[in-house]
Amino acid sequence: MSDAGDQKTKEQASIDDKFFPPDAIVERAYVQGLSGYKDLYERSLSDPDSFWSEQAETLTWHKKWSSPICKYNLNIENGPVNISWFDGAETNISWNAVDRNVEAGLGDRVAFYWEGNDEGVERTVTYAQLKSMVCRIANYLKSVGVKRGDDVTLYMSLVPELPAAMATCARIGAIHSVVFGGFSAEALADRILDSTPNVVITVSGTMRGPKPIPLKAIVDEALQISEGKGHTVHHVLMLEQLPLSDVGGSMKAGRDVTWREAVDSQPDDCPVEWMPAEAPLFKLYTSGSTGKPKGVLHTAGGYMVGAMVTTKFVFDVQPVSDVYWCTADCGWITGHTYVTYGPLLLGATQVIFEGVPTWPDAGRCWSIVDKYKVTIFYTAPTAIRALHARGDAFVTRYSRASLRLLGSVGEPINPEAWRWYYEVVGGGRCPIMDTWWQTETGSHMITPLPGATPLKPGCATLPFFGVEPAVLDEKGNELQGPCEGILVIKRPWPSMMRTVAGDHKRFEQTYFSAFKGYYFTGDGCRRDSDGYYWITGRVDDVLNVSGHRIGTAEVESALVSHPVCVEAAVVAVEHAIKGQSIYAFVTLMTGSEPSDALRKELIATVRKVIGPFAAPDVIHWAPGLPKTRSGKIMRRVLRKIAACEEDQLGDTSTLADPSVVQQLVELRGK
Ligand code: 6R9
Repeated sequence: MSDAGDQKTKEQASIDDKFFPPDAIVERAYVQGLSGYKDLYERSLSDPDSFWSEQAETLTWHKKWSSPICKYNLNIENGPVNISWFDGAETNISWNAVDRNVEAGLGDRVAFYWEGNDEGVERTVTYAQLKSMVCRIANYLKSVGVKRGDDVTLYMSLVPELPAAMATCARIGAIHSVVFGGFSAEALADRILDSTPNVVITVSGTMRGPKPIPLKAIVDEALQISEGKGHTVHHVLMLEQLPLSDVGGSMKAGRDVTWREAVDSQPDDCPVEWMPAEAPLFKLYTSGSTGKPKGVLHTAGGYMVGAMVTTKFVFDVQPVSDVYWCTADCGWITGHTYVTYGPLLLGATQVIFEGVPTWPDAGRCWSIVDKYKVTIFYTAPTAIRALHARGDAFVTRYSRASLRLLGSVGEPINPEAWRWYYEVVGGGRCPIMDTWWQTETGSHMITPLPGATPLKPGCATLPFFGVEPAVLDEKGNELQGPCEGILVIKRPWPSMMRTVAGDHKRFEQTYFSAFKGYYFTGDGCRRDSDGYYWITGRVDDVLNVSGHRIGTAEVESALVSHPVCVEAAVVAVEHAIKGQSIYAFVTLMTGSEPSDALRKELIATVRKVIGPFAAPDVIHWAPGLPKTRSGKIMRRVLRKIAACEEDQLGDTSTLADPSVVQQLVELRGK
C-alpha cells in the first residue's frame, strides 16, 4: 500500500471504490500497510497478555497487574457476567493525562486552544496551567468533603474547566457523571437522583450560536425536583460566564459558590489517589430500548488504556506536530474519550470549541482549522451533512492546508456525505477514519487505521486491535464470510463497560441475554467479501437523531405525561441532515380534539422532559394504533405509514384491527 501515490489513489478508486492511504500518511503512521495491521491484529487476539501489556506499559502505573491481564465471564449461563482488566494494578488516569506531561518537561505545551461561541473569544491553557486548575478544583472538592468513590455531577458548557473538572474527579478517586448541557431540568434531575451526588459543578450560562443557555437556572430547577423526590445536593460550584442577571438563575446561600470565591484561592498542589484498575471512573447515562437511561459505568485502568491506544493508532497523533480537534461535547462519550482523556494521555495539543458549526456562518469550522492549523479533525455525519447543504463556498474560502486526517463518528455516514467530506473538506488528501463504537464500548471498535486501511465510502472497515466481532442471524448462529445480520463481540476489550450503575441485572439483561456468550451491540451490520464491516444502524428501539441516542420509550413516556395523551408510539423517519427524525403517533383522551395548539404543547412537553434535541418533528393524530392481538404495537407498520410506504406493509395478518391502518393513512398530514 505504501507505494500508492495520489495518481493511483484516483485510478484505483474508480475501479473498485477503494481509497488508498497517500504515501505521506503511510510514512509517518504507527501501523503501515494492511499487512502491518493484520500482523498486529492477529497478535492482539492470539496473545492478549503480551499485546496489552506492551500498550499499557507506555503509561504510568503505581502498581503492576497480575496475570492473566483479563479475567471474565460473558456467558450468563455460567454465572454472573464479570469483566476485569489489569487486576491488582493501581494507577490514576488524571496523573497520566496531566502531571505526567508536566513531569516530562511539557508544561509549556498547549493542552487546549479554547475557542468561544463568538469569534475573537479565546483562551489558551498549557499543561502546567491545566495541572494547577485541576489541583485547585480538587482542593475545593476535598474541602466540601468529596472522597474516593463519591459521585459528582457536571452540567457545563464546553469550557476548559469541563475536561479539567472531569480530570479532577479522577484525580481524587471521585466518579464523574457529565450531563450534556442540552438536557432539560427534569432529565438532569433523573440523572442526579440515580447517582446521588453531593456536589454539582455548573456554569452560569452561555451562548450556543445566537441563543442563551441558562445552565445555572436549569440546575436550580433540577435540584428542586430532586429534593422533592428525596435527594438533596449540598454544594453547587458555578463558573461565571454570562452574568446571572442576564441569563437567569440565582445563588442559594450556603449551597452555591462561584469559581472565583471557591476555586481560585485554593492551593495549586494536590496529591493524586492511586486507584485500583477496576475502581469506577465515571458514569455516563445513555438511552436504551426500554425504561430510563442507564448509567454506563467505566473503570480506571482499562478505560485509560483503551482511550490512549485508540487515539494513538486511529488518529496517528504525533504530539509534537499535530493540532487535534474533535468537535464533540464532553456530555457525550466521544467528548469523554476523544476530548478529555485520549488526547491528554498522549500529551497532544487540541482545540475545543464551545459554539456550533454554523455560527456566525457555515464557514466557522474551517476558519478555526486555519486559525490553529488543525491537522486532525473529527466530527459527526450530521454536521457534515448540514455543512454540505450550505454549499462548498463556505469551505473553499479557507485554505485547510494543515488538515491531514479526518474522522467521523455517531451514525453511519452516507457515501454522498463521505465523498463531500473527502473531496471538498479534505481536498482529496485526507483519509477519513469512520469510527464505529458506543458509550458502552468506551473507545473505537471498528475503524480504519490511517496508514493501513484502504477506505470505502460509508464503511467503518475493520476491527481495532483486540476486538473480535461476529455476525449472527436472528437465531444466534454465527454467519461466515460475506453476510448480513446482528453485530456482536466475542470477547472483552479493556475499555468495555463493566456494569449499569446500581443495576447489574439490567447490564446482563441488556447486553448478554439475547445471545449467550456474546456482547450484543444493538446494531445490525453487513460483512463484505473483503471482511469489511458496514454498520446498518440499530436493530432495537433506539433512535439516532443528529448522532444523539434517544430511546423510543423515553419519548413516548414524555408524551403520555401530558394529561390529554393516552398513548403514543414513536418511530424514526429518514432525515436529510439529522439522519433520523422523530415521528410520533399520538392517541388523545376521549373528548380531546386535535389542534395546532395541542401539537405545540405536546412537543413542548418532550422538550421539557428530555431536552430540545428529542422534540418530535411530526405529531400524527392516531385514534387507534396498529396492535397485535396480544396488544403489542406494530412499529414496523407505523414506520411504513410514516414513510408513506403503506403499499409495502408486508404481513399484517397478526393485526387485531386492520382498519386502523387506513384510518392512520387518512390522517397523515392532518
Ligand atoms: C460513539 C457513539 C452508539 C451508536 C451505535 C451506532 C451508532 C456510532 C457509528 C455508528 C455507524 C459509525 N454509531 N458510530 N454507526 N457508523 N461510525 O456515538 O456512542 O452515543 O453510545 O451511540 O451510534 O448505532 O450503536 P453512542
